[in-house]
Amino acid sequence: MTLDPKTLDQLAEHLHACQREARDTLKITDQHPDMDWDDAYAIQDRILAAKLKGGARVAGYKAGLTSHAKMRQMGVTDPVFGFLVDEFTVADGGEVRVSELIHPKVEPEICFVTRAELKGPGCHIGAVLAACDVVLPGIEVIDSRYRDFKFDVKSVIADNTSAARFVVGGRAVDARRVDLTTCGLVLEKNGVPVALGAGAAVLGHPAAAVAMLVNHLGRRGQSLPAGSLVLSGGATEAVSVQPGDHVSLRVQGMGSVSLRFV
Ligand code: 0L1
Ligand code: MG
Repeated sequence: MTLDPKTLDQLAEHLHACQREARDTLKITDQHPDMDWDDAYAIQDRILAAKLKGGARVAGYKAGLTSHAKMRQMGVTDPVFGFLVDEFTVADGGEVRVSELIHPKVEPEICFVTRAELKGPGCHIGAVLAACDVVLPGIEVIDSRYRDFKFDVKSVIADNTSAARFVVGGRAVDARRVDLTTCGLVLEKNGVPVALGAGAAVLGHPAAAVAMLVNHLGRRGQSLPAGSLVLSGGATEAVSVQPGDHVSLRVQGMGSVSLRFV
């Protein structure tokens, strides 16, 4: 850690306020170029603590930057991880008010629900599949609090990896009865396909993203509780949305899920 507790508190309060008030900011490493990965996650932890203090409940976890293309673009070899709380949830077919966000984008994701606790280090795809109850389609709405989505990875981690809203739905299937590498994903905006992918775009196998989350939690003395929802990361580039847009995601063998921006 390079930042003192007071600075960590101030940065967390600032980013949390930007999220709640839908206003953007410059990336925090501009003012704190020496901040390290532990500082970044400590700021994210403080945002979560503030939300829990305000009555929020944890709704799940997310992995981000999980496609090799996006990792190369950002110059990282590991994904980033964030939390989901109840205020981020959207019902399948439900509405997202763009006025509550800064510059939302959508990502097509395969989501996991666990039925047993997972602990790292040493977690791997096999352990994830053994502990997984179902997988289902989900759309993540990301909304970086940084102006024009201009950031570096430490700033993004502090900003809870741009988490803003998410919807899961479609058909929940047994994770061991579907080939999560070859299953196709079609993201449509207003009835037009705008991004196509397959599960393998996420770290070769989307369960690898869950294993890396579990190992990340393990390094921090935490585990992934049974019954957790995990968004494994966008299988394609994120797509910008505007008020009036209807977005749906179809995942092979898992049906579809949608939301509308108003
Ligand atoms: O969920 C994601 O992959 C987003 C990670 C943060 C980077 C971004 O906002 O694009
Ligand atoms: Mg995502």
